[in-house]
Amino acid sequence: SIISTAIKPYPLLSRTKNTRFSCSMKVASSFSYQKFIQYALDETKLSTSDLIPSSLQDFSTLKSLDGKTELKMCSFQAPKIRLLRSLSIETSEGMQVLDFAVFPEAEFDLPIFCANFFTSANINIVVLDLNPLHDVINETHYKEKYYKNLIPLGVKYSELLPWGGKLTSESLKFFSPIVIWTKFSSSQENHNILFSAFKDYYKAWLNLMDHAIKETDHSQISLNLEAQHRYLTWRAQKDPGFHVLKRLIGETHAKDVVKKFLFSGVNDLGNKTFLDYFPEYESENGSIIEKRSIIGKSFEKRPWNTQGVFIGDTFG
Ligand code: BLA
Repeated sequence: SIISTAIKPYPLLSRTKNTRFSCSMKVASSFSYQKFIQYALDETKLSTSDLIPSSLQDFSTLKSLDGKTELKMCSFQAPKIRLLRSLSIETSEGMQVLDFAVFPEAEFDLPIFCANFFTSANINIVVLDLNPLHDVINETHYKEKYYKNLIPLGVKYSELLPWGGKLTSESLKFFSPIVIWTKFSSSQENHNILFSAFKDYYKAWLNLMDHAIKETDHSQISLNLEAQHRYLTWRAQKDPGFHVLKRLIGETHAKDVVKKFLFSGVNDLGNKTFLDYFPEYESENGSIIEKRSIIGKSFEKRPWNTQGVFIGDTFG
């Protein structure tokens, strides 16, 4: 459904009072990520009849400092879903961004659905994955549980959307054997492939969710919770999108969007700090080293083979 949202001036994070089930605001053009969001919401509703807006609905629309750009946000929850949220940005200069993620409740060790697409005039930077909650490089159990049947899907799309070259080595530990990490120039064909990859990966995630059984063992739930908190802590501190957000809405609002919306839970799902999880980022004076990577960029080629076996160098 087409909806309209009042765009309020600063201070923002305006409250909307309804229970809308869409955050798509205009008819999708071929280069818009709105249709991705709408697809995901429609499919989620088919899987779970009780998808409801989350309390983070306070975040709906933000306007950039220069008044030219809207940041659209929406968020939902469901019995197995702690948070499904989306941020999308379209600027008049042709920058388009989608950050769409789904975080399970701690009783489930489901992967985190992650679609991070950055499109500027020419280049597209894409991460699409079912980010593993637990180790998939050294431990086979979790990998087999969730990815064994998905390897052919990963192989299919890694051929269509080839490896994007070196990346921050630390990021790889958050990626699965089926991760799509790619860069490509904009074309209708490439965007069509990306849309079908998104649809197939999202359906795969929903299928995992449909079959997921609630964990009752408290120690296992704690492990899930800590793993999710660690993930949120990483992303809230080191997300490459932060600089774009800062430029658009200023540092204070960017931090709010990151900590209270995109990676909501970072302040309340656990007590550990970034440096507890990632001590290698501690500088001489005890602060967090700003750069994204300590190890440096690595993995020039896809470090997973077509059987889903990790073939990269050991690191970290
Ligand atoms: C670049 N985004 C990147 C890169 C990765 C990711 C791996 C390549 C640079 C690098 O290796 O760090 C994405 N990294 C991730 C993801 C995880 C991770 C998803 O660790 C999860 C664990 N990207 C966005 C959004 C914006 C964005 C919302 O998802 C903008 C608002 C921008 N990403 C963006 C830009 C670059 C980038 C501008 C290139 C510049 C750079 O590398 O810093």
